[in-house]
Amino acid sequence: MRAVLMGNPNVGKSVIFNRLTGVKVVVSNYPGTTIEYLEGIMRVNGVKLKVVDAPGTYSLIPSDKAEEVALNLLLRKQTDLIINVVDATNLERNLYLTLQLREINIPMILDLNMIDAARHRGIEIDVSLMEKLLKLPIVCTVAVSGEGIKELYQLIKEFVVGKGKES
Ligand SMILES: Nc1nc2c(ncn2[C@@H]2O[C@H](COP(=O)(O)OP(=O)(O)O)[C@@H](O)[C@H]2O)c(=O)[nH]1
Ligand SMILES: [Mg+2]
Repeated sequence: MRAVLMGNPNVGKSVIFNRLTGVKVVVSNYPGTTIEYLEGIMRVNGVKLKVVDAPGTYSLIPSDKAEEVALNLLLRKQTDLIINVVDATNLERNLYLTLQLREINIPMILDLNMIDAARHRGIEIDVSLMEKLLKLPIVCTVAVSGEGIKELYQLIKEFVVGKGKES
């Protein structure tokens, strides 16, 4: 199984990636480009889940090479799960990509990261309303402190277990 971390630049994808994966991380250049991406392995319920840290992107209609690589990492291989990391202090801009990702019908978890900064600025997010409107499982995280990572892991586990029952 393969999961891809998608999100705008600077939302905390790489910190999340590091928290989810082990020490064996492979850095690769996307073929034919100088754009780097990371791959690591996560073990969930005895299942090996490959996790890809894609370059930051604002849209699925690429406007530069990095965005093109992110799109290719998502669509050129089988992607079983998207982990869409967003900056909770900037939902309006970040959800633009979320809505596009939702359209491609790959199972997705929405990670509202930087929830510490959002709290600090007095931004209140009605997570259960968002879950209903977007029809996505949502988790709030502070990647740098580890807050919410257990809950994110739990959502990934629920996906993996559900997927196992399918086949
Ligand atoms: N306050 C706060 N800072 C964060 C959080 N997650 C990541 N950061 C910081 O945001 C910056 C971008 O993180 P990074 O993982 O490189 O983002 P990426 O570009 O999406 O991979 C770094 O300086 C991180 O330390 C968070 O939850 N809260
Ligand atoms: Mg990064």
